[in-house]
Amino acid sequence: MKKTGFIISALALMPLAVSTAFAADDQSQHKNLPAAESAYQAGGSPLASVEMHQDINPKAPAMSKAEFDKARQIYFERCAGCHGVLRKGATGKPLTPEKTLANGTDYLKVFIKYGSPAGMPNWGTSGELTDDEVDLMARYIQQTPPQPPEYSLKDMQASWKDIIPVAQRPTKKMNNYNIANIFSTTLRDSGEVALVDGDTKQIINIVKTGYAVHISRMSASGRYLYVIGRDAKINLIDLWMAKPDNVAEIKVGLEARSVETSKYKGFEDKIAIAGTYWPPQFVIMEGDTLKPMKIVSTRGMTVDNEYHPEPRVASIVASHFHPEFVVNAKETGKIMMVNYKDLNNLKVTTLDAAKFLHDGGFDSTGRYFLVAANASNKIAVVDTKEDKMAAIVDVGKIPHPGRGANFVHPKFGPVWSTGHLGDESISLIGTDPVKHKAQAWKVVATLKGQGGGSLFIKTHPKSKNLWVDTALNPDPKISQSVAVYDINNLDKGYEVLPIAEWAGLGEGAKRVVQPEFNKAGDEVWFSVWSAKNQESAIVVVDDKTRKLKAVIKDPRLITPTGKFNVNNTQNDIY
Ligand code: DHE
Repeated sequence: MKKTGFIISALALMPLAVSTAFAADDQSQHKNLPAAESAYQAGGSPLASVEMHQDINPKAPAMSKAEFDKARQIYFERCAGCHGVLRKGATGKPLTPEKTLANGTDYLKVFIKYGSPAGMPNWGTSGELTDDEVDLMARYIQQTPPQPPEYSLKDMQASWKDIIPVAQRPTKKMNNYNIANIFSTTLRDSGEVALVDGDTKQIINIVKTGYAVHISRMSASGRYLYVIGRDAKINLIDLWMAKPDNVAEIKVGLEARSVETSKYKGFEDKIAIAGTYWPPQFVIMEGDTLKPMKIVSTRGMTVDNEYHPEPRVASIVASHFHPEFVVNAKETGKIMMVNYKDLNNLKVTTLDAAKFLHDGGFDSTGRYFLVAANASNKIAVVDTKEDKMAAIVDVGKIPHPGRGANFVHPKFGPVWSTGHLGDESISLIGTDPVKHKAQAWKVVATLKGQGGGSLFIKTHPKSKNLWVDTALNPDPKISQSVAVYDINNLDKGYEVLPIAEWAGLGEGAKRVVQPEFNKAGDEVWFSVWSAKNQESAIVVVDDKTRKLKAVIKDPRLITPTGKFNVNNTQNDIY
């Protein structure tokens, strides 16, 4: 049996959320990938439940239709995030039949069952997959990869629901809520968002959204809230209603993560955009109805000039300098500046950044967009005024900033910061090319954090604190607490706050995830995230004293993760 020339990615069958986040070409990055991180459970891809054609390859081991369907489901739940829908390699290595057939079932079974020192999880011996399932997967990855269906404008139109047409909506705010301080809270596993009143800490409404809902974004005026699920369903919520609720809904593809809305002067609330993982494309819609108008494919060449069949759309932000969206294509490493002024003569300026673009945010001026090319260990900096790359900066292992955190460093001036999934470092990048030219687009300082597995970092212009979570660290002590630094005395190191303990919950993973400030910048909110059948909570900390201020508990708060304060999301404050 020939074993050379085929390397299953270290992350081949890792659960989807972490597999994507940790994915890399460089096997050495995963040598010490801790088991707990590998075992972290994600929602899986919605493609797992999509019917696909089974193409019989006489050279591949036989599989019944039922076996094929079961294996396909496991593949899309565990593997597609890394190896791609078409198995042609995404952030992980290709698993195409010419490679897998050469290795054969027995070899593949050993790899899947026992894992490898390079970081491949031991799916069989860990009990995640039975021997029969290991055998099934070894045979499945030798079959011709099935292709999910495409998704056209017609499909989108058919799914579109203008639930409350614009003419029937309120003409002024019909409630007494302090809208700017509402937190749209992702209830990941119940397919809902909780709208939590930031002043009273009461739940205003629980709104039904898509499957494994991912992020919320605010319209430029602060009236409309956009929520996207992994199943590519978008919900438009009108915060002016007596009880804020859905006014429009659409499904823009089969799998997605990002949605954004126009913020350029004169286009406030007019245009929306959503990017999909499958099919690899983005769609431009009417901002206040979600009526789909234009689809653009992202299929094409990578920054290394190789064809990629499925470049997933990762983060999207709205430019403040032009009527443009900044659209990040993960696998190609290309950033598209999409001008929405004239959709019939669409102008797209494409910038070469670095492969594996994922999440990011603006600098404090709103001119530069800093985005993690996560498995490339880089931060790409886009000048949204000039529509040019400003720099590509080397940082730590697998940067994961969320939107990052901006503050003024006592020595180096304005910086933007990111934590990392793959190491304990926090990189501070200078962002002022005018008054601090020598520091601009360089890592000016590296802080030592609690450990790897950091997902989100946050501060606020009114705060003197920098808050860093470590939600995916394998040590529960670390994943259940946060580190907080004094911005004016960073050398002092960090203080650890036991957020999960403060929540006073019973059993559960209790991962402490995503610091988010209130509008005033004097409270910071954390999700304490346990499984669907366990109690979770939101913990509110007084930013100044770093003491517990409130714990929000409610049986309806199922798996809270991301929280999006209306004012801070609307105005890109982080
Ligand atoms: Fe996220 C942002 C993709 C897993 C919570 N996540 C993003 C963005 C992308 C993305 C592309 C940027 C959107 C934008 O700005 O337009 N996330 C993915 C994945 O592909 C991945 C790794 C695997 C998956 O199966 O989805 C993944 N993400 C997770 C989680 O498991 C998290 C921790 C919990 C959850 O709710 O699912 C999670 N992702 C978030 C949050 C943001 C996010 C809270 C927005 C952060 C912000 O401050 O803007």
